[in-house]
Amino acid sequence: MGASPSSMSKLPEDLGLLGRDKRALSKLISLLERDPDLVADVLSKLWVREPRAHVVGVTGAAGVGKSTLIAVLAKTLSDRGYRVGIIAIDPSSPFSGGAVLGDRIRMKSLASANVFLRSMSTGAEESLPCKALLAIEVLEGVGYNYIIIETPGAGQYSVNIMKAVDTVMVTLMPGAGDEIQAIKAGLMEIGDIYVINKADKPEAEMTYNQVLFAVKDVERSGWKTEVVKVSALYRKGVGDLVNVLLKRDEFIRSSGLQVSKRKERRKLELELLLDLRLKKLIKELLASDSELTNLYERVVLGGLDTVTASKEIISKLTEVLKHYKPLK
Ligand SMILES: Nc1nc2c(ncn2[C@@H]2O[C@H](COP(=O)(O)OP(=O)(O)OP(=O)(O)O)[C@@H](O)[C@H]2O)c(=O)[nH]1
Ligand SMILES: [Mg+2]
Repeated sequence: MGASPSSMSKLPEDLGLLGRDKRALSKLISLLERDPDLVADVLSKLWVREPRAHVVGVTGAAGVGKSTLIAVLAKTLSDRGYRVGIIAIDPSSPFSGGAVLGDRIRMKSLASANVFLRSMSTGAEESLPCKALLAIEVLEGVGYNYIIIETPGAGQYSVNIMKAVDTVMVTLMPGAGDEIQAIKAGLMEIGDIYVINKADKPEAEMTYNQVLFAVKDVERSGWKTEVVKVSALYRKGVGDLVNVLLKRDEFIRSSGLQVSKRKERRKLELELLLDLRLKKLIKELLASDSELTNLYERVVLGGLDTVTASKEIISKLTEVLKHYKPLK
């Protein structure tokens, strides 16, 4: 059931209400995913100046337990009165497949809590990071305190999103030389908090010690890297993790890191939006101007080299742009 622009009128006018109504929020994000222009009005209303939410990126290899961990973390934070928004970015498998966020019971307990859950499974779509960042804006704007983004460890967009969050939580699991894998995947440089999940397994102690040793004395922007052992499945050590997160919360506020991260995030968001718009615009212009189509054809037919053609296209585009009226 796709949301249509007309359903926009059914979104609550009152932003406080929108924040409490998960279905309306979901609809808003669907529209945003389809085309941010459809919700430009609402976005401008809920735009916040000073950062309010703590944006946490959870990354790590497939199957380490990110979703399970996020579910228990969100539940615990919500029990303590915080509102938690989750965006699970999982381009390879659909959210409803059951693998993500585990069993139904867990999902149910989240549904009744102050937790909003959203997946973005739009394949390797180029606009995904941009839409994820805009969804963060929405969740922050309607009053969510924590916004947790799950991304698979690999992929450039995953790396980009992790650069833009306030806190990077790298999830690892014991055994199979995971620490070595993490080093290879570049995960040992990016974490503010390392979570050794599946601590119910005996090998966890060794992995914990290895990671502790690897990040000993590591500081990022004045924050000393923390390592926490948990078992998300058996809900052990989650309290410790929450305490570290609250400590981090205090740190990003008092150090000004939250403000600078927010700047980075909005800069990236704007760049991504411009990128997408420009590409769309260029396509439209190419299709609408016969001279440009001609240049294109000459390259395709082999007569004109791509470097000269791209230069000519850009200079022609600047001319066309002066008289251009965007399509609605
Ligand atoms: N023993 C044990 N198993 C766990 C723990 N946490 C998660 N698992 C299991 O690990 C498997 C993967 O968990 P997920 O939460 O889906 O892992 P993920 O990192 O989100 O996986 P992807 O999203 O596919 O990358 C599931 O079978 C979980 O039940 C834990 O603390 N201990
Ligand atoms: Mg997952």
